[in-house]
Amino acid sequence: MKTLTHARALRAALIAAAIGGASTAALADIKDYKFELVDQTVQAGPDKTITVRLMNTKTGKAVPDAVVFATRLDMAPDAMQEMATKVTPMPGAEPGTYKFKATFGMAGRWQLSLGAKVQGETGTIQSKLILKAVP
Ligand SMILES: [Cu+2]
Repeated sequence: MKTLTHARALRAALIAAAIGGASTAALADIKDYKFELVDQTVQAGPDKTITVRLMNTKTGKAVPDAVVFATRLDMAPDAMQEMATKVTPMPGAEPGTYKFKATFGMAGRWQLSLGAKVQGETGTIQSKLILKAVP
């Protein structure tokens, strides 16, 4: 197994725990993973929850125990790149899904930039998802 020397201690610990519990099933290429939104829309306002699912497109199954991090949430889809909001990871998601909390200060389209590491895979999954905040 690879060791992520640059990863923070917490992430490394999470990955180590995940590797310890993972099956030895054949692993996919990093390009075979994609994120999808569980809900395409969210209510505008403070402390809203975004739930994403990480899918292995080869197996069609959700991928649990990935280390997922949101890098940015902004209104780039509505030409407001500078309008960014903080994204905070939240616990308690179903296996294979990942939750974040954010404040949507304005109705319209928001772009969520995500990264993820999957145990046993080299590289980082990067993805941008567009969700709509409704008034
Ligand atoms: Cu805006």
